[in-house]
Amino acid sequence: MSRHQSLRPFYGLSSSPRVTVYYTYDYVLSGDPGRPGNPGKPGMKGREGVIGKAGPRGLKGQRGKPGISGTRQARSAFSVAVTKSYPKERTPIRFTRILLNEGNHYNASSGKFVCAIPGVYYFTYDITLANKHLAIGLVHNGQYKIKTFDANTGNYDVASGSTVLHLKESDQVWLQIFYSEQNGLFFDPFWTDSTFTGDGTVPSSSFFPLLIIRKHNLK
Ligand SMILES: [Ca+2]
Repeated sequence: MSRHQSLRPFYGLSSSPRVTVYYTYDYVLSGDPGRPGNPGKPGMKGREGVIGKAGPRGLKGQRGKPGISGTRQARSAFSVAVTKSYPKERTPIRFTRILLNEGNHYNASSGKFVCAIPGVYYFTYDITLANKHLAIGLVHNGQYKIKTFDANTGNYDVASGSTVLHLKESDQVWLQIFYSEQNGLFFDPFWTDSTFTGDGTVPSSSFFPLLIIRKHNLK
């Protein structure tokens, strides 16, 4: 585009004497627009924006697979008492008064505890005697495990014993008199009980103090 100056006469405002006034003005000449230039180069990469807000909560997931099956906790324990004096020798003593029979593994008809849940069991017995000596033993599958002897000296005594056994299924445990005429077990419902107790529910670690004491006594 270029700028030009031009002088052109102006008529009209003055009448006499006639004056010709020249006046200067600019004007512009316009050509056709040129072609668009080439696109410029891309600008520099901008800075990273701020972290956006959290999206909406997703849908509930699928149900998980079943877990590994757990081990069944042993529930076998009993505590029983006699109801007769002077039991027959060399045969299982029947303790027919049931204080506890968890799992129903003590058989009051046979006098035997029959293991249904393998594991470690604690056994104990407290037997009152009168008028005779007492020779009583704890039997495991027909073998004496421990024996207790108490001589009658004209009054009443209480004999006791205890042990821990590891039992397999169907193992049998009971008490019996191991000498003839030394079955002094005495029962009186008004003032004494003789009991036989077994417990397989106690964790094995609970037996360690007992085992340590017994080992110490052997020295
Ligand atoms: Ca005694």
